[in-house]
Amino acid sequence: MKEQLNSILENARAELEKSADVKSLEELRVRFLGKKGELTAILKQMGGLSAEERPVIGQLANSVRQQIEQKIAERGEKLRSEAAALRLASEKIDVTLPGKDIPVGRPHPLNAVLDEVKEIFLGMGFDIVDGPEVETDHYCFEALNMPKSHPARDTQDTFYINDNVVLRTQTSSVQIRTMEKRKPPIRIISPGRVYRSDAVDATHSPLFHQIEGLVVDKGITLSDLYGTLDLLMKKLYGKDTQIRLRPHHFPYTEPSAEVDLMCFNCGGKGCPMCKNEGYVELLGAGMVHPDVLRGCGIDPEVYSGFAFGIGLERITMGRYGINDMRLLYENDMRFLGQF
Ligand code: 2NL
Repeated sequence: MKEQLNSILENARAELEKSADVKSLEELRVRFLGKKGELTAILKQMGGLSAEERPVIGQLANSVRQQIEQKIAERGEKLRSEAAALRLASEKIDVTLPGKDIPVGRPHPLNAVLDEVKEIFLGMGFDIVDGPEVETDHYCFEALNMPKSHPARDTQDTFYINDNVVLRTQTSSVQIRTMEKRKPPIRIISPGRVYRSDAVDATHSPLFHQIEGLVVDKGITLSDLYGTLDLLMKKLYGKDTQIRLRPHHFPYTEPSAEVDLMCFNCGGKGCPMCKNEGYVELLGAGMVHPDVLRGCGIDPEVYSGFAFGIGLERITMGRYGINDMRLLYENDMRFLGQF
């Protein structure tokens, strides 16, 4: 029995040394030390031993069990630390490697300028009003004092859905709708898409964006118009910016003006950019025509108002020095990434 016990110990040592993982280690524990294990089988035969032999073999058996248990514990410890080291190695990351370049989105230049303009007008107490892009002849032309013969009604400029329905050519239609609904004082801007049947080139697109403004109250004068636009342009282009009003004609305003911006390239001296004018044309404006007010149910004897229409593309191009409008619509990341 002594030999049997010693051979179990040797056997166990060899097998345990070979075990490659925690699972096979457990299988070996059952095989050597379990209830149906090899050591238990030996102990069961101890009944047949003499009284002198029994304590000797008993002691040896205990020592064998302890040695196997210790070996299992050692081996288990080693396997677990090896597995942990392996996992750590496979999960290792080099925190000194350069990170991935995640492209950051930013507002489109048209939206960036629109947001600025909105912020400026909100600061002056204006509301921002929205309206339909598909309009009736009434809101787009009739209510704006545009006689049937007016060139703006020419099919060359306007997209007609049918005789009575068009794609709006300016957002004045929103202003008319507002004047019909609200009583003065009215202070609104209406930004949005407008449509004209133009061929695409560096300064034209069949779809572009307009910001129209309208103020109606008692005692509104041309000075209010001047002051409002002067502040807008100083905020957009810098405090040294100057504007000038030049007489013009629109059917819906009287008097009417074109508003020029002092050339930001030469400061008014004259250069190729402003064609030696010293100023560049920026927008149209004027005092709302009495007939337009009357048509919306506002008494022009009591109230007066000013209105203006700005092309968002034009002021964006001026702001960033963009020389071709098509760049604003092509969504070329090489272009957009510069803003
Ligand atoms: C332009 C500039 C303009 C207006 C738009 C307007 C709106 C109402 C009444 C009177 Cl409800 N006017 N808007 C005024 C002046 C100019 O647009 O260059 N248009 C061709």
